[in-house]
Amino acid sequence: MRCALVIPSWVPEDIFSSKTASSQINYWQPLGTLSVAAVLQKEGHDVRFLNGAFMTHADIMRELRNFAPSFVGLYSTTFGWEKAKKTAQDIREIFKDRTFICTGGPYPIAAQAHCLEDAERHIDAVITGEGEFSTLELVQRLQEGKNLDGVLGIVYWSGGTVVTNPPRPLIDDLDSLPFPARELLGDIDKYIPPPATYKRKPVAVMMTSRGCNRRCIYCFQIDKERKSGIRYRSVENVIDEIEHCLRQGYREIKFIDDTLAADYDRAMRLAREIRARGFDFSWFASACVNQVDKPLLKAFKEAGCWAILFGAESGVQKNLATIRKGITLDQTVKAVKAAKEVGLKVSTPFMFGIPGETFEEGLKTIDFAIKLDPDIANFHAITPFPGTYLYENLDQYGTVSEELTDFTYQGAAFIPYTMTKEEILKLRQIAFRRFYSRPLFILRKMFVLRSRSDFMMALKSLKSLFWVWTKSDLFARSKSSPARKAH
Ligand code: B12
Repeated sequence: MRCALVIPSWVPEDIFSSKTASSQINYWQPLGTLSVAAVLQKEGHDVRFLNGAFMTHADIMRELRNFAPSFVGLYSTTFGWEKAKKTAQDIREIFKDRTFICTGGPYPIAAQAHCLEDAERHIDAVITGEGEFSTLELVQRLQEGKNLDGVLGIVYWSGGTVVTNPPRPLIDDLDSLPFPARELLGDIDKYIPPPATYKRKPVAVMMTSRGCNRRCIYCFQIDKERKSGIRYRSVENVIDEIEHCLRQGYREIKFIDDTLAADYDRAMRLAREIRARGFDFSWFASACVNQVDKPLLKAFKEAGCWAILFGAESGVQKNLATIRKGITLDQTVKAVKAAKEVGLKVSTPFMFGIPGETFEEGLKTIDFAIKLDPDIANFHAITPFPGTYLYENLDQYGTVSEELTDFTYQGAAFIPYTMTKEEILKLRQIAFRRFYSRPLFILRKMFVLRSRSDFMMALKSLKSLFWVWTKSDLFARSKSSPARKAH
């Protein structure tokens, strides 16, 4: 069957201030959607992937008209839902009921049946969990002209009724999955992470496990109750995928596991195996500060890892407890110190607007970030995505925006009872200003500039730094999205 998997059209300015978008925009590969594509391809379906990160709405519609798919799957985050709905409406207009339209991704997984009602019959079904086998079985039923009774992991319209089928169990044997269909990406050089967060190009994104056994209140996980903890791929299977990516020309890999070190011995084995194979690529990973030590970080470094991301989140222990991060400030200090000592670059995201946090505590977090002195620091606003503990217990903590497009870590979505939105946005601006304007920090960055792209990245960061100093409400959302008026 002809299947089109679509990420609706969006532009960086939909999320970031146009002043700083170029130094914040991230184009990691959409691994989840590519995994669904790979499973459909493996069963012989003719799959097209249309990524609205690089296409206008009109481009997507034109491609769909030419391809005339019998099945369209629309990916959606909370931020992207309005665009997904509009895309479905326009597809329905063109193809009427000749094309079956379904949606999947973080928002549909959380909202489920609500997506069908909200989309006014423009969407026929929702994939309510991991999409590989639910989408495959749904497509096969359509191909055989059969109904969708008993297809696990979907919610769908049956006549005038919304039918919710039981959830599909999470995929246990991840090694059984085909590698994500990165071949469908076209020009892979477009998929670049934010400036200064990659060393070589092209960059592939890879996941060596799924799930997390931590219970941070703001984090969206398909396995909401974390019942399955972490499901690991075998080191051999991961090595095979790395080889596969290197053959495709990739020179850097971003491991997007929530933490690559949850199983210490496995992480050590993976690093040692990568080193033993003498692969020519650099990599970047994330880990939790209380799961690493110097020998492991040294093994990462010796295996080609150049940077590690530690979710530091806050410089106030009370606030770390509120978000149930399960770490201490001391553990963060130790992990960052160890990583630096073995020669890894360190990236630490922080967040403001934590329930119970005060403006003064936000300033303490900035002091902590400066004391920690990582190579990269990001300052987000906590965002309670649907399906997270924070979202489902909002009354305890604060208020949330009605606008789904506000769900972008930029600070418009959530206000705790202890702070104002203006204070959150102000803290973000003060944080970027104080952290990135330190003369020694700037000198250190200038000394490592080597290539033309290094200078281009530095210029983008300097431009953002200029706006961080000169534009008072830099992170306040501008209502209208500029430029590519896709819809
Ligand atoms: C890679 C990534 C990106 C990439 C690519 C996203 C894309 N698809 O276009 C980039 C960098 C562009 C990106 C951007 C953003 N992202 Co992002 N991103 C991720 C990340 C790190 C990995 C996604 C992934 O591959 N996961 C692994 C696979 C296995 O899981 P999965 O993607 O959920 O896929 C499964 C199912 O969802 C389903 N499925 C997936 N795609 C499809 C498609 C169809 C048709 C179907 C039927 C099913 C289906 O099947 C998949 C396999 O089982 C996740 C965090 C995470 N760990 O998942 C955040 C995440 C998805 N991003 C998030 C956010 C908020 C954003 C931004 C708004 C961030 C921002 N900058 O402010 C933008 C919005 C972009 C948009 N168009 O909506 C949130 C979404 C939360 C929510 N409920 O909305 C997440 C969950 C992070 C988090 N925990 O908070 N992101």
